[in-house]
Amino acid sequence: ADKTILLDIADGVATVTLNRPDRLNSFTAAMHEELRGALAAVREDSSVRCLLLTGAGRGFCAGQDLSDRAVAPGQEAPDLGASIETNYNPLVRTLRELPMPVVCAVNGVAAGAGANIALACDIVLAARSASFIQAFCKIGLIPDSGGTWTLPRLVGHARAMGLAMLGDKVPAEQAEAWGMIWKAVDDDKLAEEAAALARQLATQPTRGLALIKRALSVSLDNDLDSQLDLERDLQREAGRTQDYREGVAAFVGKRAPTFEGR
Ligand code: T3D
Repeated sequence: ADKTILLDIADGVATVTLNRPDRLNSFTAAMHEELRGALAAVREDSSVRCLLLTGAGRGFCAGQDLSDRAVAPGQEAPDLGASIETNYNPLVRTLRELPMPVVCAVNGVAAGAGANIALACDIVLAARSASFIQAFCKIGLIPDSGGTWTLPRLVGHARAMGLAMLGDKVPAEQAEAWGMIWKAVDDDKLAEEAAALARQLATQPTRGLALIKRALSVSLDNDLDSQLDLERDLQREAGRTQDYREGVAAFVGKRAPTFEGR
């Protein structure tokens, strides 16, 4: 069978490409399984210091493949909770917990779970022609893949509610203006810019970046006291890395640092 996920590892960057372009890279159970395999390989490869996620063709990802979900009259409804538990939730947890920066290059429309998987990544670039659609409400579902958690944090309650209930298309530039993503870039520059950003991140203090990710992932749920305690603990850990030593040595030696990600 054709590969639904492409994995390429070079220059410290693992590039994972969703690869069902004729279905706008929507998810089947098989694609979830292949993606889990690719992400496990990424996690185990100590040469990888940044993950870049993107899609093949004109879309990024249209969420669940709905042709797997049509039910004949009288037939029992599929258990979507089981699908979420097996496929979508582990994926979002993996992206959030991966101890390295995760860059998403949204090359085209990101709808349903596809939108929220993109928004679960650490740094999101999107082609100017790309868009984000909380399509769930149009078929009677709720935003999943962390959407009800991520959206209000990124854009605030009013916009989260409007997007979730109306399913409006948010063009990349509006997503940037709303703080939903890092940056919209010209279509013909997206692949190049995302790859350059990922390669650059892969030369940075990986453990420090992973600790930044941990601190920011919980800060909106912590009070200041707890967050200060957490910063103390994570800074203690950061201060013990080789890369911190190197960073300081390079600074005082007035030379460029060489970080090894440890
Ligand atoms: O079920 C569970 O496990 C629970 C989890 C659910 C998570 C979810 O993601 S639910 C939400 C599912 N996704 C959607 O509702 C989005 C459906 N797609 C669209 O609304 C539109 O395709 C887009 C707005 C994303 C793009 O529109 P457009 O006009 O650019 O493209 P298109 O013509 O609609 O799509 C191109 C082809 O891809 C088309 O096939 P065709 O006509 O060329 O044979 C279309 O049917 C197919 N396609 C697009 N999205 C899906 C899909 N096929 C299956 N499932 C899809 N989600």
